[in-house]
Amino acid sequence: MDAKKYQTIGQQFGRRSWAEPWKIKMVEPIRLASAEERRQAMEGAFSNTFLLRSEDVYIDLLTDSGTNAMSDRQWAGLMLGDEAYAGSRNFYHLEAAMQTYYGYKYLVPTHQGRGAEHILSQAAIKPGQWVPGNMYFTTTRQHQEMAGGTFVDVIIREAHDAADLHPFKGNVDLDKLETLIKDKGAQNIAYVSLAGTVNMAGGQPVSMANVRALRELCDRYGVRIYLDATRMAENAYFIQQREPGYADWTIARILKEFCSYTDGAWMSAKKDNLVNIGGWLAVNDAELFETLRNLVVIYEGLHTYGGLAGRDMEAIAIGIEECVQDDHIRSRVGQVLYLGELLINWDIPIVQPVGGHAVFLDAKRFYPHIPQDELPAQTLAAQLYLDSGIRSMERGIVSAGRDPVTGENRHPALELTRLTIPRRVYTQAHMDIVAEAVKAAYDNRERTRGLRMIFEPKYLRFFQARFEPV
Ligand code: PM9
Repeated sequence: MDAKKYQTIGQQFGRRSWAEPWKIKMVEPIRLASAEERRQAMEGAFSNTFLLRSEDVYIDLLTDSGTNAMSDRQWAGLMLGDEAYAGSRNFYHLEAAMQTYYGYKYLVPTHQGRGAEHILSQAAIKPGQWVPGNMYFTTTRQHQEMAGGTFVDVIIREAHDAADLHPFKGNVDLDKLETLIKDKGAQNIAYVSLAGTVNMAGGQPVSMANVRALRELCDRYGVRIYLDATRMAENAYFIQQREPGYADWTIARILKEFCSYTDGAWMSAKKDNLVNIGGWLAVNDAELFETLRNLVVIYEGLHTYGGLAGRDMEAIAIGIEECVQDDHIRSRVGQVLYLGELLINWDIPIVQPVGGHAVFLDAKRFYPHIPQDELPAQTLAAQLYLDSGIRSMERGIVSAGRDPVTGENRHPALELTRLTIPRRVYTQAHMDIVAEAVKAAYDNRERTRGLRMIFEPKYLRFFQARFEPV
């Protein structure tokens, strides 16, 4: 497969480039701390980029979660917040936007994605059940395990190979899934946990053909499919660009068609939906909906606000409509590809094809002399900050955590450092600076040594763990 085929966003316009479909109205100054300040900040953060203060960061590529720039329409929407405890008009706007663009019947708002994961896991998993999915995500699997489920990875083999150029590396391996269903019995499968643009695989999409076939398989066994829709608009873009038959479809149409093959979805609105806080759950089953909206009042808030202010729900409703616009999504993914291409041209090892929300550096190939137990991806995140004040995130052995049964460290095939691009925040010039910083760390790779963990929290350790040089 031709690598370049999936890198060049402008090819549909011949030699013409894309540009962002907006102009900048307000700016927030950023500052590059001195090398000595960065050294002290990293020491104080114990080499964990989550423990840095934001004011010490120059270009913040920790995450695309809640770090988006809202539009003038969204900011105006905040002023229309109806802060009634019950029945806020913003809830009904959000419900209508979800129904229009995602197509599910019932909506439960939550404070963010993991609030939705918690409630769905409690409602839909019985202790001892299995939860197959297209690669784990940290918070998702944590909630599934805490509800008594066991996650089983059924993503295609290619997803675990950073260099494989399969255009839909997020696809479910249907044979693997069917074998699991037959082996465990359909009644012991809680549901299929399907994610769009699979985060831990490098932001890799699922094809329409795959979700359609998945629906057929699950119908044969009476198994439900719940979708992590967090970055589904980006997934829709890859379908439009890569899957035969969809080039003339809008992102909105592809998104709705994709969702129609699933029974419900959970959402971190902090990503695709272009807000700074928020989430939601949506399902088609009336009985499950009653359970979910009963549980939400215990953990989040009343079923018409779910932990959100009315104004937050208004901003999400407007963000849903904005995030499915073709010109928005083309420039959003285009910026990620721009950064990816710069690195590919310098032969710096990254996950390919380039994903939708981030460029993932392949730390195993970046630092071949650092064994996985000495945390190459964490090391690279620390080095990037030290070199240039750029904040990234480890997505390797630290994020993977320990097996709950054996207590042993999991050793994922992918050991990645994620440069995550917030939506509508940075310019192409920032991307140039980032690429040059990665190049500097790459040129210095042979002198770099690994890390060891000196403090390990019990849950989701990557957020708060502390490290020191080996
Ligand atoms: N993702 C991310 O940076 C934020 C925190 S975890 C490091 O990638 C998916 C696919 C996500 C996700 C969060 C959540 C949870 C669910 N699914 O952060 O609770 O990428 O809104 O969403 C993060 P919340």
